[in-house]
Amino acid sequence: MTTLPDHIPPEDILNILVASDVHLGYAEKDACRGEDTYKTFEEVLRIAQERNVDLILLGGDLFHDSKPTQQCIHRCISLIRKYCMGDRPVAIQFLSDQEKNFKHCSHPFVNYEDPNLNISIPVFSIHGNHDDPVGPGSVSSLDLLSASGMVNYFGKWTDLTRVEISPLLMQKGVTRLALYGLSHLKDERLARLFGDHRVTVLRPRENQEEWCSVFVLHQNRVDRGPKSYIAEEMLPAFLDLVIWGHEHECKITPDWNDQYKFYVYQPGSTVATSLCDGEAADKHVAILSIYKRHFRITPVRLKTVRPFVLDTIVLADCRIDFSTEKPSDEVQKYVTEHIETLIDRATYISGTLNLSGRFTVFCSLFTPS
Ligand SMILES: [Mn+2]
Repeated sequence: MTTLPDHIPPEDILNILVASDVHLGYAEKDACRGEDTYKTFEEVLRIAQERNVDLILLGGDLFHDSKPTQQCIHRCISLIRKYCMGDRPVAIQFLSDQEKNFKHCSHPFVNYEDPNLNISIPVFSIHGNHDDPVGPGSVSSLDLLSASGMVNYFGKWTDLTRVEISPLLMQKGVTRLALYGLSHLKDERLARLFGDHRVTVLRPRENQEEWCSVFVLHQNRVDRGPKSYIAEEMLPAFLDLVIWGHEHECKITPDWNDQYKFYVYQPGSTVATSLCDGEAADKHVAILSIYKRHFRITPVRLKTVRPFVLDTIVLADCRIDFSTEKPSDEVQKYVTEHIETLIDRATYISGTLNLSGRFTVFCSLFTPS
């Protein structure tokens, strides 16, 4: 696990709240779950405020749909405005060419330097596959957030024959951060571009070794078929940390890539959008604290997320007496009792989080053929 040296003055530590795959608007029409994504996004922003972070970094899929409802955009803007605007000064200096970093934006400047805006916590985001702009020249939800000054939208790339990523350069005290972002591209296409050496990752011209290099992307990390994922080894070896969006399973400990000598951190989503094992793990955001090229990742468990208990019953492995006159009754009884146990467990977890009985239980059943 990574650490920071002792006794560092706080003015030299750059603190970032890292979250990904917030999926605002997911199931928003559902009578039970409709509020879930908004509640949790508010929790994320509150944590950022309470922990006094310098910025918020989102790894894509802030929205669940590429065309979110008006209500969804409205609620998103209201929440960011509530938590990220105000008189608290921003302590990071922005050093790179903003017109280059944000060249796809109508106002290609970092929001907290805009004299017309009063930003207390700048939000930086790439887009994911869900909030991807649809078609060339179209306006995405992140473009709306960028034009309204709510989000610094970076890492958008539209040339599909080559990719060139230049970092956002920031400094706080003696700590210098080179933040690389690449918004979602089709995995096959991006893997091919890496394979053909058509991806260039630029480095600061001077004192390259002094910069902490963090790369955020939104791609398959898990092998989901030939060439439809990005291997860690495709990324440049000079990186210190990779933040991997898109994978919804939250892994609170970063993985060390021994070949490339960098860490990979997978924040996971803040809401379960599918009924699978990876989504049943507890959801977290992280506070990434950087000092020079040292960093520490502190996971913060999210308390508003509906507990999700998932299990599988394999009837062949259960001690059910199939020789009785009506074996289906035995099965019915077994399954009912099992599911009641799962519901009890979910109710208990929900109670410990004060979620008054909000939870999801999903159980799949395998029957002998
Ligand atoms: Mn996602």
